Amino acid sequence: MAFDYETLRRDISWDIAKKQLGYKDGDTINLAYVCVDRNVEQGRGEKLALVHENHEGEIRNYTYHDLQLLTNGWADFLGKQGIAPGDRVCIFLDRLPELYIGFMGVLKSGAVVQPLFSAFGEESVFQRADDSRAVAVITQHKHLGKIRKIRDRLPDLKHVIVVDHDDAKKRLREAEGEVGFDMDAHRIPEFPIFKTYAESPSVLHYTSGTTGKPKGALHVHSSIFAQLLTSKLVLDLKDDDIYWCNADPGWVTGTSYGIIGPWALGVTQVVVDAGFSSDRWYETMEKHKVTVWYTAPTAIRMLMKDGIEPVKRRDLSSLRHMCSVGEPLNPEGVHWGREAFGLDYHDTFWQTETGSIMITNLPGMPVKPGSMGRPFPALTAAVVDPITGERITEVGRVGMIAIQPPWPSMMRAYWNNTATYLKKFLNGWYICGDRASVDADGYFWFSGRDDDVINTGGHLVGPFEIESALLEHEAVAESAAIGKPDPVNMEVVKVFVALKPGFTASDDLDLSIMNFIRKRLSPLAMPQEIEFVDKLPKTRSGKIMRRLLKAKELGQEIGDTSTLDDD
Ligand code: 6R9
Repeated sequence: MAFDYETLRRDISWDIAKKQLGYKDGDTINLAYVCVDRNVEQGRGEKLALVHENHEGEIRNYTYHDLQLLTNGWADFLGKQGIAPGDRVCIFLDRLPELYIGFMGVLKSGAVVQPLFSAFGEESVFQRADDSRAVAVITQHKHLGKIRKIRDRLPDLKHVIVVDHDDAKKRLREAEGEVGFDMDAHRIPEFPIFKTYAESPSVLHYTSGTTGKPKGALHVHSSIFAQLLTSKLVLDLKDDDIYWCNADPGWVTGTSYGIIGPWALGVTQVVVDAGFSSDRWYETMEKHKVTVWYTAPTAIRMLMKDGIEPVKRRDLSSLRHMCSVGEPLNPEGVHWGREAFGLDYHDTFWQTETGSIMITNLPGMPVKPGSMGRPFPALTAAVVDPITGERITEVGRVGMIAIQPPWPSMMRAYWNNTATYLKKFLNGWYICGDRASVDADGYFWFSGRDDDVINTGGHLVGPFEIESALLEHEAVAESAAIGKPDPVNMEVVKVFVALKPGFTASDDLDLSIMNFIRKRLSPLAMPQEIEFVDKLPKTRSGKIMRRLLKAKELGQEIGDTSTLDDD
């Protein structure tokens, strides 16, 4: 049957997910129950939930029944530590099974789970744990040192739970609340899952903006209606799929679609805790017979660099559906995907704040390379005028991407930051902060972000975070960070630095600044290029004009500079 978007618009609503879960308004709903115990109750107990491969290629398998016992073990342990429902529990782990299973364990206990990239340096962890007043962090020996460095600045942090503890390796500081927890040894058959409701807080994900510290987007347990339905209709997940999502759960893609969505549907997920290598990726897909793959444009461009030949050497005949998220997917990427795999990459657009896919190419929908597709049929999305919030109906005119609230996985707050949250709404729309146009067929075409946030390899980096951190570098008087276009990562961080008197530019100083950011914030935020300047362009009110620096960098018209200090 030909693809018919209008029929889907008519037929598809979030009620389908509620019905599938037997949910009625006012019922209790805990998303860990849906993702774990419900699968066991439905006869999937012996089915593989998680196929985990570590860096060395060793495989650990977990069935849904294992998940049930282990998440009970986690929830029981957390409760006994005195962690209460509503408390924030950070997970600061590499992609270990404990991350995925612990995530569900925290939710079963009623606490709020706050995932953090394990690549984060101590300052990035500090900012997020300080803002949320997290009471616990789940980590591993490898990252314990970073926690210890910031511990005395985090008075609310009472528990540091170490999942790979071994007395022979390092002694834990028990007096400071450090405690070992061996997940696999805590298998509990029965546990009273905490009774959460549709609006009970579940996941707290931090995301970067242009100004200020990262903001915590707070989600609730009923987000699962949206994650379940989009996993089914966009990722096209079916019961017998083997699904692989490349995203780390420090990023919302790695939780909404790297943990929650696929498990809500009882699907088998593959997780590989290893860095990028095109050959290893194809080997993974071949070995595990991956059928559905969710990836990102930067990864696609890295695969493209290595050519088609490594793809053709593998038997990837199981692969039947591919999706992409995080940055604009170039038409070349789509063309290459067709050539390499004989399939289309289906672009999906969404955000930490939206919690689930908003605009997308649905399976069966003709893909126009370079377009993000159309609104998910249970949603109303448009481009609107940035001032009035009126819907733009003119074909091809660029406006702000806007979604009509509410939807189940929409953030309910920025943690402790109502003013910023309210600024996200205009004329009854939620404003994403991205610009796009819509063509005559209703397809959305991304044109850019509406702020100075840097998108590097799909990861958002706030210029302010880099600039603030650099103020602590002994040589830096002030700095400005921008995204410089990059053929693989879309953007990389470039910083303009004005030095303090007595310091002079040198290669050593370059390196020292790069390393400073890599260690304090993360490798993602590390500048790839540093330019030393005498002073930075500023508005009369003292704001750094990053756009001017960016325009200069791109060799573009500089435009109106009337608000500059001394032009
Ligand atoms: C899921 C996620 C959100 C921002 C978003 C936009 C960019 C995401 C995109 C895309 C073009 C796509 N973005 N998907 N840009 N095409 N398909 O990425 O969440 O980390 O919060 O980033 O990423 O700028 O506003 P998050």
